[in-house]
Amino acid sequence: MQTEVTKLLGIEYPIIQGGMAWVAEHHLAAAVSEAGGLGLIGAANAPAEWVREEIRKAKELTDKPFGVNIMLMSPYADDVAKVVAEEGVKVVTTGAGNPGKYLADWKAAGIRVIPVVASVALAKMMERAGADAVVAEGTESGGHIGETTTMVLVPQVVDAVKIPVIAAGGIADGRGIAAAFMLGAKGVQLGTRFVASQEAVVHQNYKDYIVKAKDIDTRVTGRSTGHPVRVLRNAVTKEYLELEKKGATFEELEHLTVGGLRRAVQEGDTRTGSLMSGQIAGMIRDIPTCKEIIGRLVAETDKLMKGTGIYE
Ligand code: TUI
Repeated sequence: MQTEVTKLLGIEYPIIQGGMAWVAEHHLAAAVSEAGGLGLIGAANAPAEWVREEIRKAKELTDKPFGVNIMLMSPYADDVAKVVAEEGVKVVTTGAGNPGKYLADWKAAGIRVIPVVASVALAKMMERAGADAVVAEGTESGGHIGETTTMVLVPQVVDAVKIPVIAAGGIADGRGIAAAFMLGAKGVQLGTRFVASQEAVVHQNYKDYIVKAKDIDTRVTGRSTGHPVRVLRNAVTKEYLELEKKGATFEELEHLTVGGLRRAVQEGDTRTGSLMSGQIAGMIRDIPTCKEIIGRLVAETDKLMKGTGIYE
């Protein structure tokens, strides 16, 4: 399954794990990298020293390449940007903003830089700024999202840039990966599929909630505040969306979501927690190891791609 992405990153399969806040810590990142994909540590809103420790712990668990995802709205983004260079991280992905001001320093440190984008405009800007690839992330994804679907976004980004495009949003099996290849992607990024894995240090209630979810069970909160976030529906999304419909202010809404992701991941609070998840949760029915997940994805994809000549 060699593509431009496997060559760029020095990995076996062009499958990247999403840099999910609270979920993407060193155990998960190392497990995905050990299985031949690219694991990521999600820096999210964590202080830079936490990220440094996570990088060091991941290195104890794997000799294979792994990366760090930097959430650009984090108050610690500037500090984390320095730590990844100091610690010799091989790959950096970014989300929820424009990483332009960091790119030159990261490139000088020999880091492969892969911004996550939700539009053609940002993809083009990132290519001009020297990015090695982009992740084109559709609105099917969990967490903070853009407006455009994966089906529509990926081929337009592929047409707009020469660097490799990695598709994300709505992918959890070989059919999704083969479809992404058909749209011109050279790799895929999966988030929700890896939350429901053995190695994810996530409360069992959250994993079970993903397994139980059906096709129509995600909701997007925060459209009115300009920070749309896709989560699995529960008591708090119901209240949030009702308040939003009534024209509630940011302040009136904020208290419902503050700390919600931590409550979901660490306490397993499925009633008031923020269970970030992609729409593809409806298709996820079990909680395998990362090795099993990647093994299945590769076998399913290979079967569909045989004879297409898209990869060997
Ligand atoms: O970043 C993500 N997904 C995330 S970040 C996150 S942490 C969070 N929690 C609560 C509220 C807000 C964030 C949870 N999930 N995905 C990558 C992504 N980036 N999706 C969309 C974008 C994006 C959107 C607008 C990137 C750039 C952008 O505008 C760039 C500009 O021009 O400033």
